[in-house]
Amino acid sequence: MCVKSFISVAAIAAVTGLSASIASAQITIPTVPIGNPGNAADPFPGNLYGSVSYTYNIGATEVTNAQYAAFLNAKAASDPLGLYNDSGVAGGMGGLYGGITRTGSVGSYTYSTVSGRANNPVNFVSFWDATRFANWLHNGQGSGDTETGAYTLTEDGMITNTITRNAGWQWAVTSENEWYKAAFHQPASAGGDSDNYWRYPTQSNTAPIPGLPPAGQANYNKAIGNTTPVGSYAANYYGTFDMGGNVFEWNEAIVLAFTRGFLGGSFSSVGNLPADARGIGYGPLAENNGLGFRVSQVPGPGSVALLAVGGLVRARRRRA
Ligand SMILES: [Ca+2]
Ligand SMILES: [Ca+2]
Ligand SMILES: [Ca+2]
Repeated sequence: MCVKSFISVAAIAAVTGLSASIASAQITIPTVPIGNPGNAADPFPGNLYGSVSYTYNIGATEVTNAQYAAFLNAKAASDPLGLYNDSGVAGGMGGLYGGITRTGSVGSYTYSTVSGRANNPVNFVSFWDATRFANWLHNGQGSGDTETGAYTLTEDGMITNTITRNAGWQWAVTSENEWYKAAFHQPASAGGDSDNYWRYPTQSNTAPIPGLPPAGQANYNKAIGNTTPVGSYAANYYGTFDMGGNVFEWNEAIVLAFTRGFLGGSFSSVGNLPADARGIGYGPLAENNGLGFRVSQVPGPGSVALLAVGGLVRARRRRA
């Protein structure tokens, strides 16, 4: 499949294009379509996730340092929103676990990817950083707004942790069910588990072998100790990579009143890969070396009608 070559093109552009052209260049987020709309949730005891009524696209990989650096060059010359992190463990994005450095001074900051880490997942990003990235994609990148679009980021809404995805979204941080379905769902009729859901996001009910490929099957369990380039391991049923490990991925779920969900395990965590490893989430301001995100996208015009139906179904359920 062509996902890797797309990423390479983006990475090369980011590495060689330098800041001036990064700011104006459009980045590409490779996505895969997630069909089977209206699938039932995972029946595994205690798991109620994975049902999505509409067709959507999801990022084939975690958002990468190259993609996020392009966002920073477009929107963080002064960075009043704290989109860049240089204070996290080992120096944040510019340190051992990151992959983006910043030069210049306030008003003229420029950002570059670290050699060899352009294609690693971005980390040290809060949930709000992720929603701002999604808004920027939604608004066409470039000088596109970060505070409106898929999410209306009001100060009050962020403080109370009540912000949800707007109708009419084009790009968004994955919802919990979008993420869960892409990670674990595979119809039994298409070779999946008998109940249509695997326990691990590697098309298996057995934990993957941690470590580097080819012997290793996922980057988790501290076997490697750092992020790996996205797509280093095999894709799962829908064609997504690294839903097991590399970095945990934020999702929109308001798990507790003061947290947002994240799923999938990370290089810096022991376990947490299985479908039933939901946890209580992180406060939306959390930023650490093992936490990144992935985006969802509304599919092309052919699916709009279907999506509208899905939206109505969701609206009705919410009112019920
Ligand atoms: Ca931040
Ligand atoms: Ca199962
Ligand atoms: Ca991951």
